[in-house]
Amino acid sequence: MLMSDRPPMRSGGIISKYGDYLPEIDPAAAVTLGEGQTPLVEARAVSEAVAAGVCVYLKCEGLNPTGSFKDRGMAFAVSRAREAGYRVAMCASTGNTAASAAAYCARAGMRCVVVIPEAAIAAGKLAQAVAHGAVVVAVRGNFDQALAIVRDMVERHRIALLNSLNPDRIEGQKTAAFEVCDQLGGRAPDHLAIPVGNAGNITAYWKGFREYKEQGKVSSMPIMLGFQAAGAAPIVVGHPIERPETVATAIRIGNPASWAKAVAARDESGGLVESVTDEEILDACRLLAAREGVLVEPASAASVAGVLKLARRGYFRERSGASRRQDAVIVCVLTGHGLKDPDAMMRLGSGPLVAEADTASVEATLVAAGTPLDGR
Ligand code: AN7
Repeated sequence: MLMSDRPPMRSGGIISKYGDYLPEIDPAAAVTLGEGQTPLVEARAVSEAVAAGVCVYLKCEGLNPTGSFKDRGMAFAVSRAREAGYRVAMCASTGNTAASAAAYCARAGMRCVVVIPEAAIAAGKLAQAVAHGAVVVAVRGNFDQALAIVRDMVERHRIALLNSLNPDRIEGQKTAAFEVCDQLGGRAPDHLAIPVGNAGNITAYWKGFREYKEQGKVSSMPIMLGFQAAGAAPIVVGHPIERPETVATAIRIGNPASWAKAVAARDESGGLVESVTDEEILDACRLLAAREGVLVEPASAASVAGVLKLARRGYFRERSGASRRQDAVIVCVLTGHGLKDPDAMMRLGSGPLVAEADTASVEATLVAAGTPLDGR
């Protein structure tokens, strides 16, 4: 088939949609997997649990091509690296950056090297990096050590850095803030709740909201609510954590690279950065899975866990008082898909019941487990 016989199509993605707001790039170098345009879904059960007069939305970034929010920034960073003639790219990762970098580099025809903390990343993420053909180095240390090594390596060799210290990552990622405003019909949310690990995402959202306001696309900006896991909460406690620990391995980070920018987003927006325990994270994960039908990895649920925690101390009741004409809009960013971390997902419910392969046996097993079979 001749090229001209192909039906006209735009392959989509953040560069084609929001290119006017990004640094210029040669369209021929652009790499996309159709990232962005993720659903913003209303969360009835979470809203009810928060407060009357509050409407909670979930920004489902796990529906990006590789299953996490990283694809937005990766699309732009890999495109720019390819444009600049890099042939090798590298990142340190708790998993999702590695998966995304591996996929976009594969598509761009670039070699990808990822450095991960040994035995500390979710199975799905490692599988992605391996399948996409990245060279995976597991170091006997944590993410912060892996990142220090990668920063060293890109100084010594002509290798593109794909961590969010690369400003192109932030540029691509800020499109998520634009999209939230567009999906809300041309307004910013009142609050934006977001998990914080290396702090690139909160930095990017805040940049996006600021730019949309400057461009006159929205008339206000949200209060930024960042949440770290209690065992990995350097910004909350005010000093680096040498041995961060949490079930939410994606945000098991003790010394965030964009620490100062996260603090700026917090302070300029009148927001906060607080911590949530692993138990609160898993409870929020279960609520999302069992009541909203939305499966997310533990790190993602930190945003919802944080909002629920603030709600318990009346934070939103005070702010969404009866004098408001409209419900307060809270957007929780859900950064990664639950399928990334099957082991954590299995712990949210109870494992399979086992029965013989006949109807009577299945029926008896269900009755024994107390399953209602009469439709009520
Ligand atoms: C699901 O992949 O840092 O605060 O190396 O995978 O921008 O770091 C992942 C981070 C939240 C935190 N949710 O975002 C990595 C990595 C999920 C994540 C975060 C990550 P940042």
